[in-house]
Amino acid sequence: MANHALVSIVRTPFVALMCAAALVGAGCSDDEDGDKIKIGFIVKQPEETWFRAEWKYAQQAADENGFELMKVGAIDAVEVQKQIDALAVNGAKGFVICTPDQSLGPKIVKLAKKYDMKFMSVDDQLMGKDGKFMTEVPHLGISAKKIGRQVGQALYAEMQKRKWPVADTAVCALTYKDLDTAVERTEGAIEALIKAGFPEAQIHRAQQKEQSTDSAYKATSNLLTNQSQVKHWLLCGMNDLAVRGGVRALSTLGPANVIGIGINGTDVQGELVKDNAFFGSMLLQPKKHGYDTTMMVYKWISQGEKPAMDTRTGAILIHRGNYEEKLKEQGFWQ
Ligand code: FCA
Repeated sequence: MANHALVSIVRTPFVALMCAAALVGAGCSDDEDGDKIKIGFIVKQPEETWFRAEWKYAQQAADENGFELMKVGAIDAVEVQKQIDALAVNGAKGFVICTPDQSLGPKIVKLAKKYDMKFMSVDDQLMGKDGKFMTEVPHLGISAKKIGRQVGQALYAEMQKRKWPVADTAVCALTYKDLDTAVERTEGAIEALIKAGFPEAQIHRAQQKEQSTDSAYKATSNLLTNQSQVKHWLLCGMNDLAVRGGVRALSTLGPANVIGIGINGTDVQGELVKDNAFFGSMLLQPKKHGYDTTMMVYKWISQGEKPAMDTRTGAILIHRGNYEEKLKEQGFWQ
Protein backbone atom coordinates (compact mmCIF):
# COMPACT_ATOMS: atom_id res chain seq x y z
CA MET A 1 0.00 0.00 0.00
CA ALA A 2 1.22 3.51 -0.76
CA ASN A 3 2.55 5.66 2.03
CA HIS A 4 0.15 8.45 1.29
CA ALA A 5 -2.71 5.96 1.40
CA LEU A 6 -1.72 5.25 4.99
CA VAL A 7 -1.81 8.99 5.64
CA SER A 8 -5.34 9.01 4.21
CA ILE A 9 -6.39 6.31 6.67
CA VAL A 10 -5.47 8.59 9.53
CA ARG A 11 -7.16 11.58 7.91
CA THR A 12 -10.59 10.32 7.00
CA PRO A 13 -12.52 7.50 8.58
CA PHE A 14 -14.34 6.70 5.31
CA VAL A 15 -11.10 6.26 3.43
CA ALA A 16 -9.77 4.23 6.33
CA LEU A 17 -12.64 1.82 5.88
CA MET A 18 -12.11 1.67 2.14
CA CYS A 19 -8.42 1.00 2.57
CA ALA A 20 -8.99 -1.63 5.21
CA ALA A 21 -11.33 -3.42 2.82
CA ALA A 22 -8.82 -3.01 0.03
CA LEU A 23 -6.05 -4.59 2.10
CA VAL A 24 -7.48 -7.97 1.26
CA GLY A 25 -8.26 -6.92 -2.30
CA ALA A 26 -6.65 -4.88 -5.00
CA GLY A 27 -5.11 -2.10 -2.87
CA CYS A 28 -6.15 1.38 -1.92
CA SER A 29 -6.10 3.90 -4.73
CA ASP A 30 -6.99 7.12 -3.02
CA ASP A 31 -4.78 10.16 -3.24
CA GLU A 32 -3.68 12.46 -0.44
CA ASP A 33 -7.08 14.12 -0.29
CA GLY A 34 -8.92 10.85 -0.01
CA ASP A 35 -10.21 11.08 -3.58
CA LYS A 36 -9.96 8.24 -6.05
CA ILE A 37 -6.78 8.53 -8.09
CA LYS A 38 -7.60 9.63 -11.64
CA ILE A 39 -5.47 8.77 -14.65
CA GLY A 40 -6.00 9.83 -18.26
CA PHE A 41 -5.40 7.68 -21.35
CA ILE A 42 -5.05 9.92 -24.40
CA VAL A 43 -5.00 8.38 -27.88
CA LYS A 44 -4.50 9.87 -31.33
CA GLN A 45 -7.17 7.77 -33.14
CA PRO A 46 -10.00 7.07 -30.68
CA GLU A 47 -12.15 5.36 -33.33
CA GLU A 48 -9.55 2.69 -34.17
CA THR A 49 -9.86 -0.84 -32.84
CA TRP A 50 -6.23 -0.85 -31.70
CA PHE A 51 -6.76 2.13 -29.39
CA ARG A 52 -10.09 0.78 -28.20
CA ALA A 53 -8.21 -2.39 -27.25
CA GLU A 54 -5.68 -0.34 -25.27
CA TRP A 55 -8.53 1.47 -23.52
CA LYS A 56 -10.30 -1.78 -22.73
CA TYR A 57 -7.25 -3.14 -20.93
CA ALA A 58 -6.49 0.21 -19.27
CA GLN A 59 -10.04 0.15 -17.91
CA GLN A 60 -9.46 -3.36 -16.60
CA ALA A 61 -6.42 -2.09 -14.69
CA ALA A 62 -8.51 0.75 -13.23
CA ASP A 63 -11.37 -1.56 -12.25
CA GLU A 64 -9.11 -4.11 -10.62
CA ASN A 65 -7.18 -1.50 -8.66
CA GLY A 66 -9.91 0.94 -7.76
CA PHE A 67 -8.71 4.03 -9.59
CA GLU A 68 -10.55 6.10 -12.18
CA LEU A 69 -9.61 6.07 -15.85
CA MET A 70 -10.41 8.98 -18.15
CA LYS A 71 -10.32 7.89 -21.80
CA VAL A 72 -9.84 10.76 -24.20
CA GLY A 73 -9.03 11.23 -27.86
CA ALA A 74 -6.72 13.97 -29.16
CA ILE A 75 -6.29 14.05 -32.90
CA ASP A 76 -4.05 17.13 -33.12
CA ALA A 77 -1.89 19.57 -31.14
CA VAL A 78 -4.82 21.77 -30.13
CA GLU A 79 -6.70 18.80 -28.70
CA VAL A 80 -3.65 17.49 -26.86
CA GLN A 81 -3.38 20.80 -25.03
CA LYS A 82 -7.12 20.95 -24.41
CA GLN A 83 -7.32 17.39 -23.09
CA ILE A 84 -4.34 17.70 -20.76
CA ASP A 85 -5.80 20.96 -19.42
CA ALA A 86 -9.14 19.19 -18.92
CA LEU A 87 -7.53 16.22 -17.19
CA ALA A 88 -5.81 18.62 -14.79
CA VAL A 89 -9.05 20.49 -14.09
CA ASN A 90 -10.73 17.17 -13.36
CA GLY A 91 -8.05 16.19 -10.89
CA ALA A 92 -6.08 13.62 -12.88
CA LYS A 93 -2.68 12.94 -11.37
CA GLY A 94 -1.18 11.47 -14.51
CA PHE A 95 -1.75 10.06 -17.97
CA VAL A 96 -0.63 7.70 -20.69
CA ILE A 97 -0.46 9.24 -24.16
CA CYS A 98 -0.20 8.08 -27.76
CA THR A 99 0.43 11.46 -29.31
CA PRO A 100 -1.00 12.50 -32.69
CA ASP A 101 2.33 14.14 -33.47
CA GLN A 102 5.72 13.09 -32.10
CA SER A 103 7.11 16.62 -32.22
CA LEU A 104 4.66 17.68 -29.48
CA GLY A 105 7.07 16.09 -26.99
CA PRO A 106 8.38 19.31 -25.36
CA LYS A 107 4.88 20.78 -25.15
CA ILE A 108 3.48 17.67 -23.44
CA VAL A 109 6.39 17.59 -20.98
CA LYS A 110 5.82 21.27 -20.18
CA LEU A 111 2.10 20.76 -19.55
CA ALA A 112 2.73 17.71 -17.35
CA LYS A 113 5.25 19.73 -15.30
CA LYS A 114 2.85 22.65 -15.01
CA TYR A 115 0.14 20.41 -13.57
CA ASP A 116 2.53 18.15 -11.67
CA MET A 117 1.30 15.09 -13.53
CA LYS A 118 3.20 11.85 -14.04
CA PHE A 119 2.98 10.50 -17.57
CA MET A 120 4.42 8.10 -20.07
CA SER A 121 4.11 7.64 -23.82
CA VAL A 122 2.74 4.54 -25.50
CA ASP A 123 3.16 3.33 -29.11
CA ASP A 124 4.55 6.56 -30.62
CA GLN A 125 7.61 7.89 -28.81
CA LEU A 126 7.91 11.62 -28.17
CA MET A 127 10.59 13.64 -29.92
CA GLY A 128 12.45 16.67 -28.68
CA LYS A 129 13.20 19.91 -30.54
CA ASP A 130 16.41 18.30 -31.82
CA GLY A 131 14.40 15.54 -33.55
CA LYS A 132 15.76 12.92 -31.13
CA PHE A 133 13.64 10.65 -28.94
CA MET A 134 12.89 12.08 -25.51
CA THR A 135 14.42 9.21 -23.59
CA GLU A 136 13.73 11.04 -20.33
CA VAL A 137 10.01 10.21 -20.77
CA PRO A 138 9.14 6.57 -19.96
CA HIS A 139 7.91 4.78 -23.06
CA LEU A 140 6.32 1.48 -24.01
CA GLY A 141 6.24 0.65 -27.71
CA ILE A 142 6.66 -2.21 -30.14
CA SER A 143 9.96 -3.59 -31.40
CA ALA A 144 9.11 -1.98 -34.71
CA LYS A 145 12.09 -3.01 -36.85
CA LYS A 146 11.97 -6.59 -35.62
CA ILE A 147 8.23 -6.92 -36.21
CA GLY A 148 8.68 -5.38 -39.66
CA ARG A 149 11.29 -8.02 -40.42
CA GLN A 150 8.85 -10.72 -39.31
CA VAL A 151 6.37 -9.33 -41.86
CA GLY A 152 9.00 -9.45 -44.62
CA GLN A 153 9.99 -13.01 -43.76
CA ALA A 154 6.38 -14.18 -43.65
CA LEU A 155 5.60 -12.55 -47.01
CA TYR A 156 8.62 -14.21 -48.61
CA ALA A 157 7.80 -17.62 -47.11
CA GLU A 158 4.21 -17.47 -48.35
CA MET A 159 5.35 -16.39 -51.83
CA GLN A 160 7.67 -19.39 -51.98
CA LYS A 161 4.92 -21.69 -50.75
CA ARG A 162 2.75 -20.54 -53.64
CA LYS A 163 5.66 -21.01 -56.06
CA TRP A 164 5.22 -17.56 -57.57
CA PRO A 165 8.05 -16.72 -59.98
CA VAL A 166 9.96 -13.81 -58.45
CA ALA A 167 10.17 -12.16 -61.89
CA ASP A 168 6.36 -11.72 -61.95
CA THR A 169 6.11 -10.52 -58.36
CA ALA A 170 6.52 -7.09 -56.79
CA VAL A 171 6.28 -5.61 -53.32
CA CYS A 172 4.03 -2.71 -52.40
CA ALA A 173 5.24 -1.26 -49.11
CA LEU A 174 2.84 1.34 -47.78
CA THR A 175 5.00 3.89 -46.02
CA TYR A 176 4.17 6.75 -43.70
CA LYS A 177 7.18 8.97 -43.33
CA ASP A 178 6.01 11.23 -40.49
CA LEU A 179 6.00 8.55 -37.81
CA ASP A 180 9.19 6.86 -36.76
CA THR A 181 7.62 3.55 -35.68
CA ALA A 182 5.88 3.36 -39.07
CA VAL A 183 9.12 3.89 -40.98
CA GLU A 184 10.91 1.28 -38.86
CA ARG A 185 8.20 -1.28 -39.54
CA THR A 186 8.13 -0.93 -43.32
CA GLU A 187 11.91 -0.58 -43.63
CA GLY A 188 12.25 -3.73 -41.50
CA ALA A 189 9.95 -5.62 -43.87
CA ILE A 190 11.86 -4.38 -46.92
CA GLU A 191 15.19 -5.26 -45.31
CA ALA A 192 14.05 -8.83 -44.60
CA LEU A 193 12.72 -9.30 -48.14
CA ILE A 194 16.01 -8.14 -49.65
CA LYS A 195 17.94 -10.34 -47.23
CA ALA A 196 15.82 -13.33 -48.28
CA GLY A 197 16.78 -12.65 -51.90
CA PHE A 198 13.92 -10.51 -53.25
CA PRO A 199 15.19 -8.06 -55.92
CA GLU A 200 15.33 -4.53 -54.55
CA ALA A 201 14.25 -3.04 -57.89
CA GLN A 202 10.89 -4.82 -57.57
CA ILE A 203 10.15 -3.28 -54.19
CA HIS A 204 7.99 -0.15 -54.40
CA ARG A 205 7.26 2.27 -51.61
CA ALA A 206 3.79 3.83 -51.80
CA GLN A 207 3.63 6.91 -49.62
CA GLN A 208 0.52 7.36 -47.46
CA LYS A 209 -0.29 10.98 -46.68
CA GLU A 210 -2.34 10.12 -43.61
CA GLN A 211 -2.53 7.19 -41.22
CA SER A 212 -5.76 5.85 -42.67
CA THR A 213 -7.17 3.07 -44.84
CA ASP A 214 -8.34 5.63 -47.41
CA SER A 215 -4.93 7.16 -47.71
CA ALA A 216 -3.34 3.71 -48.14
CA TYR A 217 -5.93 2.87 -50.78
CA LYS A 218 -5.03 5.99 -52.75
CA ALA A 219 -1.29 5.42 -52.42
CA THR A 220 -1.63 1.83 -53.70
CA SER A 221 -3.90 2.88 -56.57
CA ASN A 222 -1.36 5.51 -57.66
CA LEU A 223 1.42 2.94 -57.64
CA LEU A 224 -0.64 0.48 -59.69
CA THR A 225 -1.13 2.89 -62.59
CA ASN A 226 2.49 2.29 -63.62
CA GLN A 227 2.77 -1.38 -62.69
CA SER A 228 0.21 -3.20 -64.80
CA GLN A 229 2.74 -5.88 -65.82
CA VAL A 230 3.04 -7.22 -62.26
CA LYS A 231 1.10 -10.48 -61.77
CA HIS A 232 1.58 -11.03 -58.04
CA TRP A 233 1.89 -8.57 -55.19
CA LEU A 234 3.31 -8.79 -51.69
CA LEU A 235 1.78 -6.09 -49.54
CA CYS A 236 2.90 -4.60 -46.24
CA GLY A 237 2.44 -1.38 -44.29
CA MET A 238 2.65 0.23 -40.85
CA ASN A 239 -0.51 -1.47 -39.55
CA ASP A 240 -3.71 -3.29 -40.47
CA LEU A 241 -5.41 -0.07 -41.56
CA ALA A 242 -2.73 0.52 -44.17
CA VAL A 243 -2.75 -3.05 -45.50
CA ARG A 244 -6.55 -2.99 -45.61
CA GLY A 245 -6.33 -0.01 -47.99
CA GLY A 246 -3.80 -1.87 -50.14
CA VAL A 247 -5.93 -5.02 -50.21
CA ARG A 248 -8.92 -2.98 -51.41
CA ALA A 249 -6.90 -1.25 -54.12
CA LEU A 250 -5.68 -4.66 -55.32
CA SER A 251 -9.06 -6.35 -55.06
CA THR A 252 -9.33 -7.02 -58.80
CA LEU A 253 -6.25 -9.27 -58.59
CA GLY A 254 -7.72 -11.00 -55.54
CA PRO A 255 -6.37 -13.38 -52.93
CA ALA A 256 -4.89 -15.73 -55.53
CA ASN A 257 -2.41 -13.04 -56.57
CA VAL A 258 -1.93 -10.83 -53.54
CA ILE A 259 -0.51 -11.58 -50.07
CA GLY A 260 -1.11 -8.79 -47.57
CA ILE A 261 0.27 -8.92 -44.03
CA GLY A 262 -0.59 -6.20 -41.53
CA ILE A 263 0.50 -5.24 -38.03
CA ASN A 264 -1.73 -4.89 -34.91
CA GLY A 265 -3.88 -7.99 -35.36
CA THR A 266 -6.67 -6.35 -33.42
CA ASP A 267 -8.14 -4.91 -36.62
CA VAL A 268 -8.23 -7.99 -38.86
CA GLN A 269 -10.93 -10.24 -37.51
CA GLY A 270 -13.43 -8.75 -39.97
CA GLU A 271 -10.97 -9.20 -42.82
CA LEU A 272 -9.92 -12.78 -42.13
CA VAL A 273 -13.49 -14.06 -42.20
CA LYS A 274 -13.63 -12.93 -45.83
CA ASP A 275 -11.96 -14.51 -48.80
CA ASN A 276 -9.67 -11.61 -49.55
CA ALA A 277 -5.99 -10.89 -49.99
CA PHE A 278 -5.45 -10.18 -46.30
CA PHE A 279 -3.27 -13.16 -45.48
CA GLY A 280 -2.67 -12.26 -41.86
CA SER A 281 -1.22 -9.83 -39.38
CA MET A 282 1.42 -9.52 -36.72
CA LEU A 283 -0.65 -9.66 -33.56
CA LEU A 284 0.71 -7.20 -31.01
CA GLN A 285 0.04 -7.27 -27.28
CA PRO A 286 -2.66 -4.66 -26.60
CA LYS A 287 -2.93 -5.76 -22.97
CA LYS A 288 0.67 -4.75 -22.33
CA HIS A 289 0.10 -1.43 -24.10
CA GLY A 290 -3.13 -0.65 -22.20
CA TYR A 291 -3.01 -2.47 -18.88
CA ASP A 292 0.71 -2.34 -18.15
CA THR A 293 1.22 1.33 -19.07
CA THR A 294 -1.76 2.40 -16.96
CA MET A 295 -0.45 0.32 -14.05
CA MET A 296 2.99 1.87 -14.45
CA VAL A 297 1.59 5.38 -14.18
CA TYR A 298 -0.68 4.31 -11.32
CA LYS A 299 2.21 2.84 -9.34
CA TRP A 300 4.27 5.93 -10.03
CA ILE A 301 1.53 8.12 -8.59
CA SER A 302 0.52 5.87 -5.71
CA GLN A 303 3.85 4.35 -4.69
CA GLY A 304 6.48 6.58 -6.24
CA GLU A 305 7.68 3.66 -8.36
CA LYS A 306 8.96 5.09 -11.63
CA PRO A 307 8.20 3.06 -14.79
CA ALA A 308 10.91 1.33 -16.80
CA MET A 309 12.24 3.94 -19.23
CA ASP A 310 11.92 1.87 -22.39
CA THR A 311 9.78 -1.25 -22.76
CA ARG A 312 9.40 -3.01 -26.11
CA THR A 313 6.80 -5.60 -27.04
CA GLY A 314 6.78 -8.31 -29.69
CA ALA A 315 4.29 -9.90 -32.07
CA ILE A 316 3.21 -13.23 -33.52
CA LEU A 317 1.85 -13.99 -36.97
CA ILE A 318 -1.87 -14.68 -37.09
CA HIS A 319 -3.61 -16.00 -40.20
CA ARG A 320 -6.80 -17.82 -41.12
CA GLY A 321 -5.44 -21.02 -39.54
CA ASN A 322 -4.84 -19.65 -36.03
CA TYR A 323 -6.41 -16.23 -35.63
CA GLU A 324 -9.41 -17.35 -33.61
CA GLU A 325 -7.23 -19.17 -31.08
CA LYS A 326 -4.65 -16.35 -30.84
CA LEU A 327 -7.20 -13.54 -30.58
CA LYS A 328 -9.01 -15.49 -27.87
CA GLU A 329 -5.73 -15.96 -26.00
CA GLN A 330 -5.30 -12.17 -26.04
CA GLY A 331 -8.89 -11.70 -24.89
CA PHE A 332 -9.61 -9.99 -28.16
CA TRP A 333 -12.05 -12.24 -29.96
CA GLN A 334 -15.15 -10.15 -30.69
C1 FCA B 1 0.99 3.20 -33.84
C2 FCA B 1 -0.07 2.82 -34.86
C3 FCA B 1 -1.12 1.87 -34.25
C4 FCA B 1 -0.43 0.69 -33.55
C5 FCA B 1 0.53 1.22 -32.51
C6 FCA B 1 1.27 0.12 -31.79
O1 FCA B 1 0.46 4.13 -32.94
O2 FCA B 1 -0.72 3.96 -35.36
O3 FCA B 1 -1.99 1.39 -35.26
O4 FCA B 1 0.26 -0.06 -34.50
O5 FCA B 1 1.49 2.08 -33.12
